[in-house]
Amino acid sequence: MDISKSIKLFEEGKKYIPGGVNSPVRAFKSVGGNPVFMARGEGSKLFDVDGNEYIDYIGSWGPHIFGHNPPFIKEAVLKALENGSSFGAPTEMEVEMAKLITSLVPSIEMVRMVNSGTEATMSAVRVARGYTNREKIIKFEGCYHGHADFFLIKAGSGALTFGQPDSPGVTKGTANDTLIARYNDLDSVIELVKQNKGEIAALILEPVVGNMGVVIPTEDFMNGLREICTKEGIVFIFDEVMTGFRLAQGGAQEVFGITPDMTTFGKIIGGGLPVGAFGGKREIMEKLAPMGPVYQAGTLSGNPLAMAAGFAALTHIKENPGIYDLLEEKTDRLETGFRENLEKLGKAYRINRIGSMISMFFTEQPVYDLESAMKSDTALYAKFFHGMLDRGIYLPPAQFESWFLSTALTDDDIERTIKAHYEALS
Ligand code: KE4
Repeated sequence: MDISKSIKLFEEGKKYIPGGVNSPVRAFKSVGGNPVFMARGEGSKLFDVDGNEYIDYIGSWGPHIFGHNPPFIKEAVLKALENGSSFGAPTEMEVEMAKLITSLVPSIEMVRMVNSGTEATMSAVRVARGYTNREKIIKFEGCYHGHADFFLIKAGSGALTFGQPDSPGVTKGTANDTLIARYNDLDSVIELVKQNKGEIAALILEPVVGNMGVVIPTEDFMNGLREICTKEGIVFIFDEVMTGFRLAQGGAQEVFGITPDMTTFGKIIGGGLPVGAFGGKREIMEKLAPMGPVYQAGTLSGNPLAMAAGFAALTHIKENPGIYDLLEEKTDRLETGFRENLEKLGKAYRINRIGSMISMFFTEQPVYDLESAMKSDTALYAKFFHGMLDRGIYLPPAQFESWFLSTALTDDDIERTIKAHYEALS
């Protein structure tokens, strides 16, 4: 496959942009080779600068649940643009967006718009600390909540792939207030709560992990966390940046029937434009400026252009609940095809899937937390990744990521992917 323009652009880009990319995972560091530079997305396909076509299973890391550039989002954005992009003043669309979010996610009584998932999770922790007047937080090793300092302690996703559980630049003082538990291990949480009685403001987790690759919680684990947080007065934060509007209209909390105290969103909520949001109980959210003392702000928060894209995406979700059955059907077919391939090839690599989030781990042991995920052979993943890329299938360039399917994937796309999967593993 000719990727000469991508190679040239990468060389050029590295002179001006650290690593030639604006987000580390895009640099292909953990799979090797030259990243392909994309020129256009349409439906289930991406087209690179050399004109090569790919079936896309990243979907911009989650936002494109309807595929690239769906007409109803494009039209909404172009229409909004007629009136301007951003005013730095309140607009009707922001009120409508907040009402729509609260109608889709019952646990959200009030919500604040921001510009990324990182801003959402960072702000949710700050308001939880302000509300409880406590300083410590619990997060889980392998979970990634964006790049705010207090999360980059055994972060998953990029930092995990680079094998640096702690990121340079995070101060010891910051790290002291972040307690690390093990996913699917309630005892590790009970232990931390015992050691830090009355000092923990919040517990934050990915209700389904995407950033170790897909890792699914047990029911006991989730119910146990809810009980502990209720008993200890700890703010229970669901980081649904990935799972929100992805697993169901009401996200993972609808799937598991768990009510968190706060929820963070990103990705799908912006319809492909930069939008994040955090919300939850009124009594917590009312602590936020200008109502309360906890400060949080943003020049472009809730800007009309991004709201138009997000509102179009969430309205489509509200009006078409059947998309989740369609996504289930497509992803189930993909998984079944993969399992048949593995059977034929005599390989027992682990596939974890929930809804349209799926990962295949190059380990034959079950994957249910960071330690078990790390048993995966990342060199084998890299070989598989390139085998798929050479066959026109665009997967996450790292073992510790979720694939995302879209409603735009055709039966032919899925069958081609299953065939490529067999060949790339042979
Ligand atoms: P952003 O700041 O990247 O919008 O969101 C941070 C974030 C927060 N919480 C969860 C559960 C997330 O998955 C993310 C971001 N996800 C990564 C994918 N592993 C984004 C891709 C990237 O970093 O380039």
